[in-house]
Amino acid sequence: MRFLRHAAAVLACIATPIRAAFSLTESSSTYVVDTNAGLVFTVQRASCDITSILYNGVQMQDQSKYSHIGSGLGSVTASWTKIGNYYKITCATSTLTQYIVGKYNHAAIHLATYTTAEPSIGELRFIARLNKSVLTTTSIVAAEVNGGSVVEGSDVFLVSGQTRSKFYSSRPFIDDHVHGVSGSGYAAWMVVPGLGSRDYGFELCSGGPFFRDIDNQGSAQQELYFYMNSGHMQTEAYRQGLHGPYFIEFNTGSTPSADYDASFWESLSVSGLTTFANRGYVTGTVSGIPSAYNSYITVGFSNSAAQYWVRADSSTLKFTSPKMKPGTYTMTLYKMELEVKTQSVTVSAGSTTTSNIASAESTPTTIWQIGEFDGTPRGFLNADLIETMHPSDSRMHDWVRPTFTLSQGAAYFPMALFKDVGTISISFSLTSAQIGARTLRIAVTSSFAGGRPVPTIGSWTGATPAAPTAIDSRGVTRGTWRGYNISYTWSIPSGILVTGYQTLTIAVASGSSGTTFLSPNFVFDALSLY
Ligand SMILES: *[C@@H]1O[C@H](CO)[C@@H](O)[C@H](O)[C@H]1NC(C)=O
Ligand SMILES: CC(=O)N[C@H]1CO[C@H](CO)[C@@H](O)[C@@H]1O
Repeated sequence: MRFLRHAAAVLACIATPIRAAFSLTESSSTYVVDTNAGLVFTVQRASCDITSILYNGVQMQDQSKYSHIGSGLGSVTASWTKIGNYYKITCATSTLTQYIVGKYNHAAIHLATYTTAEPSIGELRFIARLNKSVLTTTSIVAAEVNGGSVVEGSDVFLVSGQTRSKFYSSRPFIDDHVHGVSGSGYAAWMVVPGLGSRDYGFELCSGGPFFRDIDNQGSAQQELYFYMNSGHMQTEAYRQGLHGPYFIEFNTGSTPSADYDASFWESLSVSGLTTFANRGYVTGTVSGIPSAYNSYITVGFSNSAAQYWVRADSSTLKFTSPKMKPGTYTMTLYKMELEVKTQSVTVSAGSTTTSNIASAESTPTTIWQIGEFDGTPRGFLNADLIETMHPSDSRMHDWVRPTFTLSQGAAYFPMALFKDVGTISISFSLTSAQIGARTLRIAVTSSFAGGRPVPTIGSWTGATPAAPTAIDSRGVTRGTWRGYNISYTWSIPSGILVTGYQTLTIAVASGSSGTTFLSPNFVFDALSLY
C-alpha cells in the first residue's frame, strides 16, 4: 500500500511535476507529503525540521536554515499515519510532541504542539524560515532588520536611519489570527484559525487578549512566527497541553480567512485535545462602561489551564464566549485594555452558563484629567509611534518636554517617563473652590526596572509607591505597553494646593538605574486630580 502510494507519487511526479496525487512518501531520512494542492513539503525524520516546501514547484523554504519549534527539536521519534484525508506526522520528544499534518487539497502545513513542560529555552514558538528572494516582503517594514546595526540588545537595529525590530511586528493576540509574508506571486500565512465559538487557538498561550508577540522578522531569511508563549513582557504563568492548532498556508497573495474550521483535528488522535462537544459556553451582557467604548469592550476568561476572550457586540453589549474547556475561570471585563471588573464563572461540558458582568470602575468627578483611563497610553505623545519604533528613533518627538499646560491636550504629554531622560512638569490653575485636600491619580500600563511615579507639588512630595511586580524583560523599548496596569493614588493634604497657578512635577523612582531608554521607566495610562 505504502509502496503503491510511493510509486504513484513518483509516476505522477514525472507526468505533472506540480500537482501529484495526495501522498506521503517515506525514505530512510524524510517524509515527503504532497497535498495535491500544489504544496509538497519534506519533514526530516530525525529532527522534525521542515527542510523543503515546494509551492507550485518553487522552493519556499530557505535552504540554509529550516523551519521548526524553537531552534529545532534536536532528536525526535517520528512516525506517520493516514487518517481519511489527512497525513499526520508525529514527532515526539520527552516533553513536547509536534504534529505536522498534510490535508488533502489544502496548500498548507497544519500544526499543533503538545507540551508537558516548558521548553528549556523558556519560550514556545514555531518559526518558519522562508526564502527571502521568493518571499521578499515582511508584513511590516519595521520588522525588516537585515544589515542593520544594533541599537539595543540583539534585537533592535538601525536600518536606513530607522529603528527596526522583530518586536515591531507584534500584534495583540485578539487581533492576530492571520499574519503573513509575500513576494511576487507567492505568499505564506501563519493562521491561528477559528472565529466565534471556535476561537480557541490561543487557549494555551499566556498573557490575555492584549499580550503581543513577534510575528515576523526579515533577516537573511524571511521569518514567520507563531509565538505561543515567551518571556517578552510575561505577566502570567505558562500553560502546557495542546497548543493550537495552527497552520501555514501558501497561496498567490490573498489574505486567508481566520474563519477556518479546524475541527478535523478531533479525528486525528492527538494528545491533549478537548473536543468541541466536551466544551461549554459563557454568555451574558456587559454593562456600566461608557458608550464611547462600546466597540472596545472585551470579556476575558482565564485559569491555569486555559484562556479565552470575546469582544462584546457593540450594539447589544451581549457576548458569547468561544467554546471553553470545563472549569472555573476568572472572568474579566476590559474597557479597551483596562480591567474594570473580575468575577468567577464555572463552565461545564455541553452547557451554556449565563454570567452578566458590570464595570466596577470608580469614576470620581475630576478637576482635571490628562489622557483616558483605558489601559493604554493612546492619545499621548509618541504613543502612535511606539509600537513600530524605538524611543530613540529620530522620527519620535522629543521626550523631554517643556512644562505641560492642560490646554495643550494629551498629544503633547509624553506617553512614558524614563528616569535617566527627565521629569515632566504640569502647570495648572485652581479656583478657591478646588483647593483643599485632594487626590492625585496616576495610572500606568507597564513599567521597567522598578520604575514608578513620584509627584511633587510645591513643598509636598508624595510617598514613593512600593516597587511594581517585576517583569523580567524590556518592554516599551520593544514596542509594547502591555504589562501590569497599576493605578497609583496620593492624598494631597489641605494647604498644598493654591488658588491660581502651581506646578506638579512627576519623576521616576526606582532603586535601579540604567541609561537613557533602558533606565527605569513607566508608561502612562492617564492621570487626574479630584
Ligand atoms: C532562495 O531562492 C533562490 C531563488 O529560487 C535561490 O537561488 C537561492 O539559492 C535560495 N536561497 C536559499 C538560502 O535557500
Ligand atoms: C485598574 C486596573 O485595571 N487594575 C488591574 C490591573 O491589572 C491587575 C493584574 O492584572 C489587576 O489585578 C487589576 O485589577
